[in-house]
Amino acid sequence: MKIQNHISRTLLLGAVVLLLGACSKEKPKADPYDTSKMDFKTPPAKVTNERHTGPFASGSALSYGPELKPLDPSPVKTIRLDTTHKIIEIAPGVNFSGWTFGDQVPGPTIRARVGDRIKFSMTNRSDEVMPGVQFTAAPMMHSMDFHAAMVSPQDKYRSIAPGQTIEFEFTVNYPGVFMFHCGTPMILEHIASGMYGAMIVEPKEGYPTKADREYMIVQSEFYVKPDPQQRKVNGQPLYVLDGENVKKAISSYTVFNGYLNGMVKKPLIAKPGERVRLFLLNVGPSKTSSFHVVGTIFDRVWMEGNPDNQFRGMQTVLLGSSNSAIAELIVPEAGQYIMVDHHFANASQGAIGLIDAGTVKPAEKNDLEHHNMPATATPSDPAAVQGKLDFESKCLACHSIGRGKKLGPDLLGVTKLRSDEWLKKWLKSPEQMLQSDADAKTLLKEYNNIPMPNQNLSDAEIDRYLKYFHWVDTQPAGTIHSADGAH
Ligand code: HEC
Ligand SMILES: [Cu+2]
Repeated sequence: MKIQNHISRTLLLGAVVLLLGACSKEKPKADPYDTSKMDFKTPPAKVTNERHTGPFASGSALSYGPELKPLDPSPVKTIRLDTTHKIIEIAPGVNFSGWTFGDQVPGPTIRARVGDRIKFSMTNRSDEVMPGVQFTAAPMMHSMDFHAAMVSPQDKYRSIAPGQTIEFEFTVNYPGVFMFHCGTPMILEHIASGMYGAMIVEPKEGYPTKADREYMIVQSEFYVKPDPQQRKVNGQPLYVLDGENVKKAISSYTVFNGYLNGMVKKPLIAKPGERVRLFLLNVGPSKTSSFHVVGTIFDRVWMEGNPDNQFRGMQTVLLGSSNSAIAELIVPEAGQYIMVDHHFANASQGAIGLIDAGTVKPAEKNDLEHHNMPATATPSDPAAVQGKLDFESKCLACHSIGRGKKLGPDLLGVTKLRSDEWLKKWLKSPEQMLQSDADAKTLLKEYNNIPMPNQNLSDAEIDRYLKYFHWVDTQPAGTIHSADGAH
């Protein structure tokens, strides 16, 4: 007995020692995604008839533009994003009847870290009249769907009526760059109207690199048409969602951060030698993005914004609708680095921006803006050249040259159709001409009673347009085309 006991005890001891030894030698690394350690516990969402007042967005974890605030270290993030209906400008002169989170499109970016508790609340304020706005879209139900959360959609992502408030909380378990959006049917229409944004969840230990700059870029499409009721915003036509085209994915604009060529006029700033970290989210709702930066290579790309999904040395990042990435690049030397959706049809609709690492001359900047456009013949007279550039940035949304009607007429041959006098008066004040001039009135009828908005042009600018139009009309037939601009 004793001996047997002794033997079995020694065997047991030996086994334990062996086991321990094996453990200390090849101790399996803890899985950072150990689901048994994740927090899925959330109380039921609370819906009340109390209405938030005051700011439409609040919380120290929110950033309101492409420049991102550093992470707020507090483990609880209290966030409010109320929904509003408001007119947003998406391109020069294009005022769109949008729906928002936090009163802006895209909504503010939320920044958190794995393990943080998000305490979210939202009032549906779609029934409130916005200051300075003559009208808004009819109030309606809205909801919030966080791709960063793991919760019951039937509970947390419920639609609430105007005047109601929903509150819920959750813990973020995975690092990434996650979309949030309204999930109320027709979801497509709610997203296409502007109800989306990004939530950045940093890894628990932060990122493995040190970036000098961090920027958020949200890509999305707009599907617009002039308001059938012909309502106006500050004298300019109102645009509304094109319910047919949005279903066919025929977009009018594809843009970064909510505005046609927006980051050309307001470039992201960097310096030569710096590491720039771009947080990318392609909202869609229906298009794929091939994000590329002209003049550099992505040192690292973390698909979905998670450093565990790493690629090195990439030229382009392919993002389907609601996919995201963090792309880091080194700015090699002074210059302007052009960000484009390399699906060039999307770039030509406005998905273009700049990382400015150096000084740009205004003329060069104009060239850069039209990087998306094919090279065309150029006049030699500098005034006509400027007229051409102005035309491409201000008029191409509604006009073409030699490519047929858009919202307004094809302007090829316009100097043969109209006298300089007429054109000058028209460009100075289309609204006056529409009242007093018979030809202008006929034209308006032909163009579905959509009046051309006053472009606020100076006499000098008008002269340059005329010089450009005259140059166009002296070129051999069929040689001059404007690029395919927006719309
Ligand atoms: C928002 C759309 C829009 C923008 C932007 C716009 N136009 Fe127009 N334009 C029109 C429409 C529509 C017409 C037809 C007349 C009407 O319906 O008012 C028109 C008519 C014209 C005409 C008269 C054409 C003819 O056949 O007689 C000229 C010239 C013209 N636009 C020049 C310009 C220039 C130059 C710019 C840029 C500075 C510009 N437009 C910007 C919509 C626009
Ligand atoms: Cu909605």
